[in-house]
Amino acid sequence: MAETRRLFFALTLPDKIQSEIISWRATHFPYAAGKPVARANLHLTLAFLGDISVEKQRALCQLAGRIRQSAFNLCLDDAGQWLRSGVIWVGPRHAPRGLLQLADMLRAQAARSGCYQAAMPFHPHITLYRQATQAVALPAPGFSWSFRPTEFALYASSFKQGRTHYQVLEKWPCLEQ
Ligand code: 2AM
Repeated sequence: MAETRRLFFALTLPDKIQSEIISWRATHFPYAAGKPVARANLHLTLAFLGDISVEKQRALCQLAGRIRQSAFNLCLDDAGQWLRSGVIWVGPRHAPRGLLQLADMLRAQAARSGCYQAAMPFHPHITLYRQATQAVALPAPGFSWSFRPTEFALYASSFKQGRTHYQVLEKWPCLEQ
C-alpha cells in the first residue's frame, strides 16, 4: 500500500503569542479542564487533509503555491468549548475576510483533490485542550492577542510515545499589499 501521512494546512502562531496564551491558560482554566495542547503545537487549522499519499501532497502543494492571499490582521478574542469533541479553544470573534478566503481556497482545492471536507462551516480556532468533555467556566471576555500572519504552512501530524508532534513541511507567504 502507498505510504501516506496525516496532513493539514494551518497558520502558525508567533512564539510570543504561543507563550502568552499558555500563561493565560494556566491561570484561567481549572487544572483538570482537559489534556492541554503543548505550546509548540498551538496552530490554527485552515484545511484538514487526512492521510494522503506523497503524490497527492505534491499536487496540493502546487495548488497552494498558486494562491495569492493578501495578508490580514487576526485578533484572538473569543473562547469556547465543544463538548462533543472535547475541545476548548480560542479564536477570533470576527474572522477576517482574508482568513476565510484562504481557508475556503485550501478547503476547495482539498475537496477537488479527493480529501473529504466536513460539511460543517469553517470555524477558525486554536485548540487549547483536548478531552475536555466536562463543561468548564470560560474566562470572562477582555483577553485578546493580535498578529498579522505572514505565511501559511503544510503540517504533518504524527503520534509517537504518547505525544502528538506537528512538523512544518512547506510554507507559503501571505502577500503584503
Ligand atoms: P481540532 O484542533 O479542532 O481537533 C490536526 O489534527 C488539526 O486538524 C487539528 O487542529 C484539528 O482540529 C484539525 N482537524 C480538522 N478536521 C479533523 C479531523 N477530521 N480529524 C483530525 N483533525 C482534524
